[in-house]
Amino acid sequence: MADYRARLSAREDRRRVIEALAPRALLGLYEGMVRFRLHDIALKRWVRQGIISKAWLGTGEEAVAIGTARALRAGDVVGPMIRNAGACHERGMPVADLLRAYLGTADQITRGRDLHTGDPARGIIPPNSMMANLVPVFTGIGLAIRRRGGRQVALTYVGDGASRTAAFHEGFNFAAVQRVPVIIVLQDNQVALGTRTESHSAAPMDLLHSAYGVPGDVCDGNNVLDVYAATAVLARRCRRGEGPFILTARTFRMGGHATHDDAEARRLFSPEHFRHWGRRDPIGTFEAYLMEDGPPLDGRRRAGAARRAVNRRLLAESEARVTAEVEAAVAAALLSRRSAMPEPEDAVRGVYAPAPAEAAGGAAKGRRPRVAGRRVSLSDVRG
Ligand SMILES: Cc1ncc(C[n+]2csc(CCOP(=O)(O)OP(=O)(O)O)c2C)c(N)n1
Ligand SMILES: [Mg+2]
Repeated sequence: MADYRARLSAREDRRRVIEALAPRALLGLYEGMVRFRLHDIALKRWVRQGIISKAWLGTGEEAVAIGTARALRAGDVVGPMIRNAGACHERGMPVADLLRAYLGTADQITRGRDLHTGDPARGIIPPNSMMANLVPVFTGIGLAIRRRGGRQVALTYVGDGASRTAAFHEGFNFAAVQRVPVIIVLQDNQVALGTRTESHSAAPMDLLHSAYGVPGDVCDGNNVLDVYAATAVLARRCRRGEGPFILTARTFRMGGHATHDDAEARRLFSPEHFRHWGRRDPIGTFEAYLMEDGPPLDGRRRAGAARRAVNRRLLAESEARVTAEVEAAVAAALLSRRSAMPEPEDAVRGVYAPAPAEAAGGAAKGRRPRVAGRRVSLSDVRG
């Protein structure tokens, strides 16, 4: 907690952002991280119950997705990695839709085709499984914003491993040359699949920006206030035309690459390493900070025991509210699994262009296009 507190006043520009946060915003950050953790627990439970085969979790890394997503404004664009589900719900996607993506139901935006999900209408660009492929996409989004004279910011994430790909290099190099309003959050969780960072990269993560001639910055990826403030400061600079930036957030993956290799991940790092990062749990530390040092969360003037009592009560109420919300989302998603699974023919519909039934308005009226009684042919795919 001493490290945590020291961070909050280490940088004057960030300190001002943090001090300006209203109680409602602080509770929002807390609820966002709890929502993300509970979303992941729901997925893990489904794996154990045999409902899904595996899940890619962000346990221990919640502060990165929540702090960054909440620092953006309406109209900004995010591009999460699969480990950043929290960025999706904090930018407006219902948790039930995130869960439906894993179940492959037809009443979700990917219509059961992919668990990588998002919602472009809400400014959430879905990832795909090729690491760092959103970097060139976001360079294009940034270029479009700049050419239209817009004031939005486009923010996407790469892992420490993904930051070493050709897609990252080509995409970000062009972003730097074009001076686009893009923030790349380098989520350094110290590992890529089963390879520790020191085995896949000789250069320090936080110096990557210098290879592209642009400014970079670092934040404590387990301290949601530091992540929030760092993002807010860079977003402001982006809106003034000073982007792009790389923001390195150091954190730690408290588990496997996905649920299937938890045991291997435990062998990859020492128990002491896990204990060290466990003590820095982003939710637990934020809760402790709010209890010990935070302002009265009801916005009234209170001190000492009265302040602690009200904060304890409001945090418990927040947790109960979000728990009920996620439980309802789990029930809604499981209901979709019983009632809204896609037809096999749907797999090839609208892949390249709207299929005839959709073009004729079928999809617009909410009807699922069908190719009844005959095999799907290439003409269905071409639309
Ligand atoms: C271009 C590409 N290469 C390899 C893979 C296989 N792969 C999937 S995730 C992963 C490691 C990702 O590590 P990192 O970027 O650090 O993200 P993290 O999973 O740690 O969040 C790899 C190698 C892939 N999906 N895409
Ligand atoms: Mg990684």
